[in-house]
Amino acid sequence: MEKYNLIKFESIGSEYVGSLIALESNKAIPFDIKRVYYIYDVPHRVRRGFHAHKTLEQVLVCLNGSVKIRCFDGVRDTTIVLNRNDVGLYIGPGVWHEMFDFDEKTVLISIASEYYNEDDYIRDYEEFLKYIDII
Ligand code: T46
Repeated sequence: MEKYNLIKFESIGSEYVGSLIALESNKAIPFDIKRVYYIYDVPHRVRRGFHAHKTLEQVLVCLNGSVKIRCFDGVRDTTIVLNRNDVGLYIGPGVWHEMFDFDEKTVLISIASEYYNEDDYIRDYEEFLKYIDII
């Protein structure tokens, strides 16, 4: 599995009745779900993230609006636009990620594999480069 990749979710419904997406552990979401958090009301100029995780896996879904996410795993450095509620961005351990260009109405939800634990964060970029062993 890639350290980060897009996941397309199955949407149930039609243009006549609307749509429903169900996200279950070890099905659409490739791990046991322990936590869900969401980010909203982010001013356009604000950039968030700027860290990697040691063990956390998560899938980010933009439920409304749009946001750009830069992911760098030591090899691939990609900026992904999330603006669909039927597409999630899986981010595994050891991926530096930055979120920016939030729309006023953006709601970004994260479905995560672990409870919140600040010790799991690498917030220093030099420390991250050492962690992924490229310097
Ligand atoms: C991530 C990106 C995509 C908590 O108390 N509990 C929580 O579950 C979370 C996620 C955060 N916090 C606290 C920690 C900080 O004091 O909320 C504050 C803001 O967190 P942070 O600066 O890490 O926010 P972001 O938007 O930079 O990062 C968040 C997640 O923390 C992170 O895991 O991958 O979204």
